[in-house]
Amino acid sequence: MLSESLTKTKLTDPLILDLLQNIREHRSMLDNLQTLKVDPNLNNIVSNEIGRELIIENEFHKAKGFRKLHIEVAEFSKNLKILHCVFFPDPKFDIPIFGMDLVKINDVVSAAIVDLSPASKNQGLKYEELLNEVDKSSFTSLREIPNWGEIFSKNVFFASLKSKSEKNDFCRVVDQYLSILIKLSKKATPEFKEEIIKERVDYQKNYCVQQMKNEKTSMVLLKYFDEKWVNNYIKKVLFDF
Ligand code: BLA
Repeated sequence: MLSESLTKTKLTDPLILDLLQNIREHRSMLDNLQTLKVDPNLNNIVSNEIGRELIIENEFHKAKGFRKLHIEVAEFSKNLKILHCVFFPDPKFDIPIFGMDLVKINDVVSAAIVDLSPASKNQGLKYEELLNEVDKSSFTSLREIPNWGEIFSKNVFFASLKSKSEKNDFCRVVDQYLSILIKLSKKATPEFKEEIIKERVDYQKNYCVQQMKNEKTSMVLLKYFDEKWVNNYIKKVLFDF
């Protein structure tokens, strides 16, 4: 296994590249965008072992209002492709958590999920109505959120994508959710009351704890890495708090 810190994206799936480009465009609108310094071994993780080929590419940034902007693209054994993205707000700001996951097995998008998840009990900036207005009427295969997904908002979108037009529509939904996020983040001002900040910290912790209950994430990683590596990756890279 070798890691390369300066590799450009090797991944070529058109749907993932479209989404990636769109997410990066929205990210570039944020104020004071900076690269986060992380262990360079984590930026690009590559293995060429036959049958167990693996490419994981990570981008870590922060910006005004966000403690961590994480995008991961990955390809496992040339057939399982993943785009994972979580934008964790800075708990001083009243901004929801943007999360998305796309899981593509060969040419089938089995899971496409996007949400702006609540980051406190009394989110001051109301955004549910805005998410509700995003047109999601064209999808034919909506999926049920698993039990651990109580962290998501009422307007979490979760489906399998069956056609080119559903794939395009999912890109539009992600674009609209991100536009709402960026607008909210421009309005947000920092909070100084410790108890409010603490409550937001607890919400992010809970978000991470619940995400860690998704065994599908660890199941994939355990096929390629040992348990210690996987635990560290899930706790420190994907869902740290
Ligand atoms: C499901 N996630 C999955 C699945 C796999 C992964 C293989 C099963 C696909 C399916 O049910 O059709 C794997 N996802 C990964 C891996 C990574 C990843 C290996 O991100 C990263 C290395 N998951 C998230 C985030 C969300 C999320 C941020 O990481 C949502 C914001 C959701 N993934 C999510 C959900 C499911 C899923 C809800 C379906 C779980 C289920 O139905 O049981």
